[in-house]
Amino acid sequence: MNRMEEIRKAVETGRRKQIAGLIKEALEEGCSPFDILNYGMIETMGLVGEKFKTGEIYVPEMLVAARTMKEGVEVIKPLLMSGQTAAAGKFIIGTVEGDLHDIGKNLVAMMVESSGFAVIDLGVDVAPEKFIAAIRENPDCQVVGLSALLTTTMPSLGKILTAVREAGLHAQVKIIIGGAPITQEYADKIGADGFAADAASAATLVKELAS
Ligand code: B1M
Repeated sequence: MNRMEEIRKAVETGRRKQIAGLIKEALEEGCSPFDILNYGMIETMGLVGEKFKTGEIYVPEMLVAARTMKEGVEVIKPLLMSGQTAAAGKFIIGTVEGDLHDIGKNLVAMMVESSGFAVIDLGVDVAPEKFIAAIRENPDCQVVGLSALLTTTMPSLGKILTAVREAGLHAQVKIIIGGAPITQEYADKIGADGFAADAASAATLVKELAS
């Protein structure tokens, strides 16, 4: 098995203690950090999701896979970030109320930060009021990102947009949304200012909307 396949296997089976060493070895052997992230880890989490869907694995296995990926991301994070200092603007991000998935949200935060933004990460399970408070506390924030991974938490996106409009803050900030079940069509339907399918596109979109 080559190193990349070993990384995939380690994520899939939640071998947390091995992941850092495997990634370091893969980097030394010349693998790109982007390939390790996209093929080695993100794609593997898709596979983990499929196995959960078909009942082959359960929540604990999904959780250890997620923890393994998180540790893996920590190893390559310095290589993915450009080291640009914050000057482009300010971005607030959070996973919506009822939703605990944060790997994708963390990657978006990392990519946006890497493109020169100061990032305020509100974490997971974030209620509309918390987004409103953060926008009020940061009048220099141009873009707010909402992440949702569950079809059951998608309605929270619309609720947050409504709360932002009702608070009279929508003229001040653009709201973008993303997450595995989200589409451009859904973004249009709820009146979001933008949608991005992945972390790199989210960083490009934030830059466009902030300028
Ligand atoms: Co959950 N889970 N999970 N889970 N989980 C999914 C999402 C699921 C699709 C699995 C499946 O059935 N195939 C399914 C949802 C089904 C649905 O809604 N239709 C599901 C379920 C059902 C559940 C529970 C309900 C299970 C249960 O308890 N019975 C439960 C819900 C808990 C809750 O949130 N209240 C649950 C729990 C968990 C864990 C805690 C065990 C764990 C999360 C750990 C963590 O995040 N810290 C977990 C995991 C790991 C997954 C899967 C396997 C992987 C998610 C992931 O991290 N992917 C997932 C299956 C899948 O997605 N295929 C699944 C890697 C990550 C990089 O991708 O998050 O999509 P993603 O982010 C991408 C893009 O979506 C985008 O950019 C990212 C990078 O490219 N993106 C944005 C994300 N946010 C964005 C924001 C943007 C722009 C782009 O702008 C602001």
